[in-house]
Amino acid sequence: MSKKISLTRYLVEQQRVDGKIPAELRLLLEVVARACKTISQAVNKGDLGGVLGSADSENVQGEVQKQLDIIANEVLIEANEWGGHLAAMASEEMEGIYLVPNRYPQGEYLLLFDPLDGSSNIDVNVSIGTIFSVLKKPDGTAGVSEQDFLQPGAQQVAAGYCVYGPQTTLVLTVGDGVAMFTLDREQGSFVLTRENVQIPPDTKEFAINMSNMRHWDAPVKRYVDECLAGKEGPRGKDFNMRWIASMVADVHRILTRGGIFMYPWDKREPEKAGKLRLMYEANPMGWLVEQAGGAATNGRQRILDIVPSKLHERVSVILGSRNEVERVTAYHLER
Ligand code: P6P
Repeated sequence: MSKKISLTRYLVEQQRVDGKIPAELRLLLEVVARACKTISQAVNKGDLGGVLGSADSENVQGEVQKQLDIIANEVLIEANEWGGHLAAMASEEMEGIYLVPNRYPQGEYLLLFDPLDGSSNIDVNVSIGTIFSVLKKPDGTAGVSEQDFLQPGAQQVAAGYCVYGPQTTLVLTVGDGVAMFTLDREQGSFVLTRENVQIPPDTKEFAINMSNMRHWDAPVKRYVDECLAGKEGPRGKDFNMRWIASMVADVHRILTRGGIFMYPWDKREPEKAGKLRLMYEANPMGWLVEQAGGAATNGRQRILDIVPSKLHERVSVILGSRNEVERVTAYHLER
């Protein structure tokens, strides 16, 4: 039986042996992981927990909130607000930033999250997840404002997600590759199950919501048409398609076996850059994918280089196996 390395031990060693993460950041990541365990337990109860279905409210995105969206958001806020490692938080489920209450010590980190990504899948027992991103509060600014959050994804100091599927798996980077930790429910702890995750540079699997085809821009249509043409087409090989409609689950598949994920801009709401949110979906996922040797662009530029102008900014997302992402990006830049 190979030695089991817990998330706690992994993080202590990253801090002590490799000096990669300060104690405060290690603390923050352990607290987020514990919150994900609590969310996993609520999700796994399903109907037994009486928390499925709509909360009869909308979030700042104008999307109907599920009860579990609100529960997951509250779990993350309550777990993190008292620890002294954070200055503020931001969530898909909250319009403005959440300042750590004055009764608690303030820290130097900013935590952003989508507390439960893939809500449309909650009631039908399909994998969903929590996505998180950690930034440092800029030096020299008194107090905390939304402006402090508006940093490009390249400034992240940690990013990850927890996928609630057949297994509950936490996937994390602190800038030194990607590690995966599977929840051992008997021990109640996350155990290191993969590290130095690498995405194959090529793939035969693409992920996109095909029902939007008539709304796509030409470069995306060209790429997908070539995949659909298979062996007889310009790619000279057959492709497979997957679309789980939970970004966390689609990205987990890509980190595990390769692939390309696309949620591009389309003509349905031309004023919006895309559907997915930059700060707490595209940036953390983009960094994880890059840390695993993949690529992440908005079709024209590296996602992590985009300077945000607002907290809930949306973005077009093309990420996964490097050679495929570079091909789609090249098609955009040819125009
Ligand atoms: P559609 C979930 O709501 C989400 O934000 C992502 O997790 C997912 O990839 C996408 O939206 C699914 O969108 O339009 O296919 O339902």
